[in-house]
Amino acid sequence: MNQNLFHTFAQRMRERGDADFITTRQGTGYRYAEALAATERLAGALTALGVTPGDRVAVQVDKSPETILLYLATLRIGGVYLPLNTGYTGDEIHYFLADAEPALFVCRPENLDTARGIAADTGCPQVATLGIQGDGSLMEEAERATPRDDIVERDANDLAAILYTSGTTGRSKGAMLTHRNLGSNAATLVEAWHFNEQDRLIHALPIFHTHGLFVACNVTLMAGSSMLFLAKFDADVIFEEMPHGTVMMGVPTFYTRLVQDPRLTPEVTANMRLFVSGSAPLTAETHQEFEAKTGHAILERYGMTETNMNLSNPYDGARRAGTVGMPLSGVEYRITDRESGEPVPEGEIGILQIRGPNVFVGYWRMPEKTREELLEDGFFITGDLAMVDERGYIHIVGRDKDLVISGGYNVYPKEVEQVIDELEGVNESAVIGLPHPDFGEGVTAVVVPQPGVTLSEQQVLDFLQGQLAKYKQPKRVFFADSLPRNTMGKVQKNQLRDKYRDTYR
Ligand code: MLC
Ligand code: AMP
Repeated sequence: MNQNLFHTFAQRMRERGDADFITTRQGTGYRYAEALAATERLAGALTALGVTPGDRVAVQVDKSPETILLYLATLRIGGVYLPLNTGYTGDEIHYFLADAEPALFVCRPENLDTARGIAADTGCPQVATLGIQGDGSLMEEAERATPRDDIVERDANDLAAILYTSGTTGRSKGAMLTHRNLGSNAATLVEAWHFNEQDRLIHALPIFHTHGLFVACNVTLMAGSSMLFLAKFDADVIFEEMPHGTVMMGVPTFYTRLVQDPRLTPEVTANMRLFVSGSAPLTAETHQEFEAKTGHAILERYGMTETNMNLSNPYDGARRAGTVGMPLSGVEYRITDRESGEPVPEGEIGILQIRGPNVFVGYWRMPEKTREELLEDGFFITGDLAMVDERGYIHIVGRDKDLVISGGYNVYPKEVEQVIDELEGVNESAVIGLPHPDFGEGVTAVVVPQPGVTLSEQQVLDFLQGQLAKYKQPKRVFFADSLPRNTMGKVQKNQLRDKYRDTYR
């Protein structure tokens, strides 16, 4: 049997026919049958543009229903979908195209010239555009090309997508996800969270990450429910739409913003059946405040780009604030000692490892990195510190990896430090995450200038502008004569975090 994930989606899309798939506030969108037909035309366009099975299709475009159709058409023809954060700068995109060697790069119409330059530099043979209104050369090609109603045969272990995640060394790694990885996780989540055809998901997340793309869209497709596509999170719009929605998925920043708003009431959320939070820790206070104001206990779950979703609070049963619940069906976990790698006793803190059909197959062209993090017995070392309580609920208590999560986006300090260190007059720098009321953690830099050099905060920020995506840029820059180090010479970031901890409070 064809194990292409799109085969499962197509079946659902045919069954759901005239039912809404994606709608927008502007009244545009697609019913399921229309979306299915559009994937045939886009599959024709991708083929005409030279994409063949196994080829990567890199995509950096604004959120629109057509972007999801492009994702589906890529799966349909056996391609590998490679979404890129819309905030990435030209330098960042250059790295991804050089590393992934896509057959096609789809960009925003206004970025065409730059995209062509990067494509030429990196050997990417084709560039097409897709605009926010479904405009651009890709959809024009779809109108011209011969539609394809076949679904390319794929094995469950074939790649469906590559998602880049930053690395501790400063070099981003492409997580290779298979049809099995995505399909098994979507099916598990539909069941775990009781998704059904009547559901209407309020979709305010970006669609270039696991959360907004796979969790939200794959689950919707598998359940045959519908989604309201919003360009971004905007509390005014969320309050207008909640009476017409049933589910919302968000990062903790969504919820911290909502609980501060007097419009959050039991009445406005009366039609909603589920609020999901993930991608970063939701504080127990936000969880409790949200429940007190609405009667809804937010369902917190835990996932990663490399693994999709692993742990979830129960749909039926207590959703415990400050915990990420239990393993999802088919997922195994163990909490291990940092040094020995052996499981620690219950209640003790260790490194969380995950195994299951959801776990990726490795990092694109990085066999050594893959071996370091994906063990021979199939367990993946998440780098998160966890402990399980006596009721079996797992708590994520910290990170063993040097990572900042700002508003649900991962920022690896090393990557930012490397750029800061290139600024003339900088001796060295350390980038840390500090408690931030809106973003959970605020990216912060501590810079040591060379002797006799005076630098200003603005100089450092101006230098980073255009080199790093906005969300990676520090919210504040401090200066110091030296960085605290231990006897091994390692920078003691804990000391820096202590020193500057009240910066955003
Ligand atoms: C925007 N800015 C951010 C930022 N988002 N800075 C730091 N961190 C962020 N996350 C910048 C803007 O460019 C702007 O800069 C300033 O901060 C204020 O912007 P804003 O208007 O307040 O931000 P907004 O557009 O409302 O965006 C905030 C947000 C958004 C939280 C809604 O970042 C978001 O949607 N995050 C979701 C990320 C996500 O989907 N993560 C899932 C990863 S998957 P200036 O200077 O121009 O004013 C994953 C696996 C899993 O982790 O488990 O799910
Ligand atoms: P990403 O690489 O963008 O997929 O981010 C994955 C990381 O997000 C995990 O390794 C965790 O550190 C973090 N994360 C995701 N969900 C949660 C959660 N519910 N609580 C705490 N951290 C989370």
